[in-house]
Amino acid sequence: MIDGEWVEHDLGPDAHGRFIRAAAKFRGRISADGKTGFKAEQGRYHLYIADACGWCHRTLLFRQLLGLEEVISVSRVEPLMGAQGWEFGDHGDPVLGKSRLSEVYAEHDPKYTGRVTVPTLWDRKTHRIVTNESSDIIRDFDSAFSGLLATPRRFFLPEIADEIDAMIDANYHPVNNGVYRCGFAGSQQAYDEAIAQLFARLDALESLLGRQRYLLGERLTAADLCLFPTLYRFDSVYYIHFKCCVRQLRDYPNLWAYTRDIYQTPGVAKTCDMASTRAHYYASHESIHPRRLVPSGPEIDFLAPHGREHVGTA
Ligand SMILES: N[C@@H](CCC(=O)N[C@@H](CS)C(=O)NCC(=O)O)C(=O)O
Repeated sequence: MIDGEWVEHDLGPDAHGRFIRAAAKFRGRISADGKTGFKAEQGRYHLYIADACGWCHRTLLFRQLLGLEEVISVSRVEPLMGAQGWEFGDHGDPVLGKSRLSEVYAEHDPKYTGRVTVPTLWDRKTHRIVTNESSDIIRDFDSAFSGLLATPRRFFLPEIADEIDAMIDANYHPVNNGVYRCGFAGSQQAYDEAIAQLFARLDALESLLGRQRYLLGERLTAADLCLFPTLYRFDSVYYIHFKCCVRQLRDYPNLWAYTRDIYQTPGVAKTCDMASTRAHYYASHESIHPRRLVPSGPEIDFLAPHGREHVGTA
């Protein structure tokens, strides 16, 4: 959007053909005591998501596994991101009654300039967008709302906070954002660089996960929840649509079993929607897939036994 008006603008690669993700414009933070301007309160915040989007998937995972379904409301956009950006379609907008996400941004700021992205967290009380940055949303869900829950849980475990941050950072550039860097590369050099980094990191993770059940040992942490959305989409979307095709996820015994292990963790499957994911990616990226055909496959059994219960235990 420019000055509150919708402008269709595909974010192209930079001068070297590299995909550059635009920084989020809203970076408000929620806190337990409200000192940040946004207090953690029951029913106050609404999360707009796309089921296809891996960044949204992170926020859904935290909401679900922390037990925040009754605390934070959620609604969806349609899978297709077309000429008008994200639209609510049949899902509707239960908070503001808008038709498109861009109208929510204009409600916050009639002169808004910037991209219109999911996830977006809306504050009913101040009638403003709090944030459109998933990495802040998951941290605030994890830390600010525990007082409202009968059985609070943490995935950003304070005692290993630095290790968790380091692992999330180490995976972000080559893997989570790396698949996009492959898919939207505008030069051979940019693609070659991105794909080499992606598979070098996957190879390293494969070997790590041969020694331990989760990325940081025996406990499921935020680092696993941040990696999972990319692995879940890997063979169905990124391998094909984004040309991440040196190896499939299913060629990595440990990574593939680890992905099934997380998928089978109570609550996780509810956050996964492969049909919407496939419908979105293959239909929405005209610059790399103009015919918008959705391939019919692969068939993947995320419920096959993973056998990882004892990995890493003596
Ligand atoms: N930094 C953001 C990135 C969000 C993002 O790029 N979302 C994509 C969907 S996967 C989007 O809405 N893109 C629309 C656009 O850029 O026009 C986050 O992690 O929350």
